[in-house]
Amino acid sequence: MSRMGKFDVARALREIAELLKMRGESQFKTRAYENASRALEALDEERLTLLVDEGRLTELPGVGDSIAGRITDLHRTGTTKLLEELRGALPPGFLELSRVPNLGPKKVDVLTRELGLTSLEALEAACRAGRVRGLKGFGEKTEQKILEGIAQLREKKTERALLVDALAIGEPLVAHVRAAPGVARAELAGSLRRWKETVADLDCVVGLADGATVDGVMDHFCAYALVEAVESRGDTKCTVRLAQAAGSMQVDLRVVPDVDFATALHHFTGSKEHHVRLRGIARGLGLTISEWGLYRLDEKGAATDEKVPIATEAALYERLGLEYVPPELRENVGEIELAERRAIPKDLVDEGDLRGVVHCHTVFSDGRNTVEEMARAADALGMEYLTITDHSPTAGYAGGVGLDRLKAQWDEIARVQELVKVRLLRGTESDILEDGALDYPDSVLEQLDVVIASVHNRYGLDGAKMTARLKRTMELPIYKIWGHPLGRLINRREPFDCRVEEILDVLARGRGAVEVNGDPNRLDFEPRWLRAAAERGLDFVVSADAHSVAALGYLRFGVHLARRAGLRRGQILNTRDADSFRATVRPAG
Ligand code: DGT
Ligand code: CA
Ligand code: CA
Ligand code: ZN
Repeated sequence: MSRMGKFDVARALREIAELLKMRGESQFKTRAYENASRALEALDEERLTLLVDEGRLTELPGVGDSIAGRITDLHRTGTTKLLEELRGALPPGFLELSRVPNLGPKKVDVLTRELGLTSLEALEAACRAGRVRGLKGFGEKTEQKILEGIAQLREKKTERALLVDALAIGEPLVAHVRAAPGVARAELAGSLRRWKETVADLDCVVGLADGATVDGVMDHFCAYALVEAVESRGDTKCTVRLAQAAGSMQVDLRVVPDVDFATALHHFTGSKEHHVRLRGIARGLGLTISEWGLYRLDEKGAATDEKVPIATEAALYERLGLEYVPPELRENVGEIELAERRAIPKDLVDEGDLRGVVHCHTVFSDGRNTVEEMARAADALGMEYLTITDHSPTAGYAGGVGLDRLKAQWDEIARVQELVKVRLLRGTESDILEDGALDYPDSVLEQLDVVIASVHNRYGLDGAKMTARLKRTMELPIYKIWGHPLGRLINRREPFDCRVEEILDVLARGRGAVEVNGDPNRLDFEPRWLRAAAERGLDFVVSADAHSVAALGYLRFGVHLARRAGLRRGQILNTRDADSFRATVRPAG
């Protein structure tokens, strides 16, 4: 009897979830199928067979009797009654067409029944041929909308992963690789090691111990539970695609003798642009640099097989007459010149440098945790201070805190302060109103320890109006931190339009600092604008923009974003102690 593999079972469970959703079943029920699907993908194949045969599937988290029954059917027979029923209740192609954004079930029903469309390709062709506009309830506009929806759907599939997701997938994967026989060292390289905000694929470099075999490492790698398909496998390189639970990410694995680890890790860390510069420098020194290592050139400039031993990345830079360049700076945006002058900052801000968490939301606005929970969590992280900065009244959608509740929050902060070591600073994330004003009267702002000023609405203002709006804010006499400056949401919303330098000029003449927002959906400003702010002598805070206890960990992303911009410890206000931080950022001055 042929058994259905775990990835196919998982796919079927996801389809059930989607079909149930369409039938209007509760989220509770559809989630259960989605969770079970993920649990299966992370399971060893043999374990699935074992659990099915011994009737022990309910040992899996989130799998109850009824889902266990479906999994058993699917695994043994390739289908299950529920799936057949759900599929049978809908015309063929219904599910696929429903995935098009803004195409509701009523329209999908007409498209499948009247035109017999069963795939995205067929729908696209029908729209292009103008066969859709004649249907009842459709028009030329709808046709256009559908085509746009199809394009969006395709774009979504090729979208780069957020760094935070790539890390969550990559870290356990590299831990698995390290446990393989014969692995001396293994590290993630590529854009992830450079802390880029998005990552197309993961790159993993392995140093092979003496006497070990590449095959042993690759077998172990390919046996990782979340590896759904091995795309290619050669003598030193292996590429796999991970399961949907791991974002369907692709992973490139490179295995090199451990003596070549440093040069291989360096090569696969990139960036390409940084490497182009290094290759030029190497050539001038009679050397050539590639993924295989550093080699001498002969008099005619041709590569020889005379390898220069390189034990560390620092040694590689040294051999090229350069100072070590940390991965975050390897983008060819001026770091080579600094390294030539030995002027790479020695005091780049680092994860251990932050003493306070800035920008936190609580249940007073749209946070998930209470003041006390946030405070205790910050305590546990060993932080010296925590700024409570909930939304201001105008942010109605986010439960902005009106004046009455602001007083209540101050009382609550005072109560919690008695219970924790971390110093609690009271603040606000004030909306920047359309005219550039802040959202509380000055008399209230002056009673706060810290004011973050952020745009949360009217993102679509034209550049001139947005510039004027923000210049008015930055001119205000109170000290303010410009929060998530350009309002971007990675993959979802572009930075808004304004003349950044002009606004920074105003802020630099006035009172305030710039936020380095560590929320992995934002990572705002981008490095080039952080550099522009630094050139103007502005100070920064690295913030978590935390809406939950777990999100306090976003500080880490903020730190590496700051490093990408070359910011030093002394430029980051929340590396200072609580008194000094507070004295600097106090709105009233
Ligand atoms: P990604 O994957 O688009 O987020 O960005 P990366 O930088 O991880 O790019 P990827 O995965 O194509 O390659 C990883 C590193 O390997 C890259 O940063 C530099 C090196 N590399 C790959 N292909 C080339 C190439 O054609 N020339 C050079 N010089 N280096 C390459
Ligand atoms: Ca990559
Ligand atoms: Ca790659
Ligand atoms: Zn905000």
